[in-house]
Amino acid sequence: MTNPPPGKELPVQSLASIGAAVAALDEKTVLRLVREALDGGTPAAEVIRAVETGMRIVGDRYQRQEIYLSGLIMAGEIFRGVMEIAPAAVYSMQADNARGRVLLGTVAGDIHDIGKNLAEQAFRISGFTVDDLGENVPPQDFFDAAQRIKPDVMGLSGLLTGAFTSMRDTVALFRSRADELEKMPIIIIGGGTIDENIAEYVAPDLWTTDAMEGVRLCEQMLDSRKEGQ
Ligand code: B12
Repeated sequence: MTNPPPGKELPVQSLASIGAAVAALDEKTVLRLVREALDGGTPAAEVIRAVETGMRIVGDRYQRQEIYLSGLIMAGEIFRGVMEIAPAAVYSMQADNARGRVLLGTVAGDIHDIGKNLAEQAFRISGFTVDDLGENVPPQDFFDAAQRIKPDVMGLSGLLTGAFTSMRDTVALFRSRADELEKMPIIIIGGGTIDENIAEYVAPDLWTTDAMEGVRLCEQMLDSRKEGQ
């Protein structure tokens, strides 16, 4: 096997290096590698996935107390920097036909919005129209917006253990007052710290730890609802 020319790493290597540079909180290197990968034709989605892998490592390091809160803040800043470079590439894939309407927000008690913003992009590039309520959104605000907007899908984002109660309250509110809604949306919850146990506790229709997978799951459910009509 021949070595790649200097400065032009193989895609898999450069994706791994992106993850490693995020994990090391080395912003300058991350941004350089991301630019190189995008310029070299690596799909934006793959680049973002590599950054996410690095973010998970940062979280683990924080948990092991190897880094402090400032490290988490730094990781957030790095992600923002990446999104400033990557969205043009992501949005260029955007479809014209609205496949449906999505209401999105990070639940009350939680301000993590990076994953939510990525989910928004994933829905948009798949042809959905998205209304984003922002962060720290109380259950009643989701409900009021759903009455107004009549979404096909409602996406709740959250990473904090403490926020899973507000996720559950939001789902419960929708179920208990379904008769006040013109249309009951498919409810999907997303966040890297969600697992089967949390999904069982919150009881949404769908759950995911990956934005694109979440979109696919919603599409499948919307399609089977249409077929059932
Ligand atoms: C960056 C970060 C921060 C930043 C957030 C910046 C921002 N604007 O979002 C800052 C520094 C502000 C922060 C603060 C805190 N954080 Co923090 N943070 C992180 C970190 C390192 C990365 C999170 C992230 O952005 N990941 C990248 C994104 C892309 O991944 P994601 O959110 O999972 O999203 C993906 C999918 O899950 C999915 N998705 C997400 N939402 C949705 C929604 C839908 C509808 C769909 C379909 C898909 C979907 O799509 C995304 C792309 O695939 C994590 C570590 C980790 N393991 O996650 C800790 C982490 C989440 N934080 C943690 C903690 C404890 C805190 C603080 C309480 C710290 C403190 N002592 O103050 C505060 C909380 C403040 C609050 N009230 O919310 C803990 C949570 C532990 C827990 N289970 O409760 C973690 C896990 C770190 C750890 N291991 O201890 N944090």
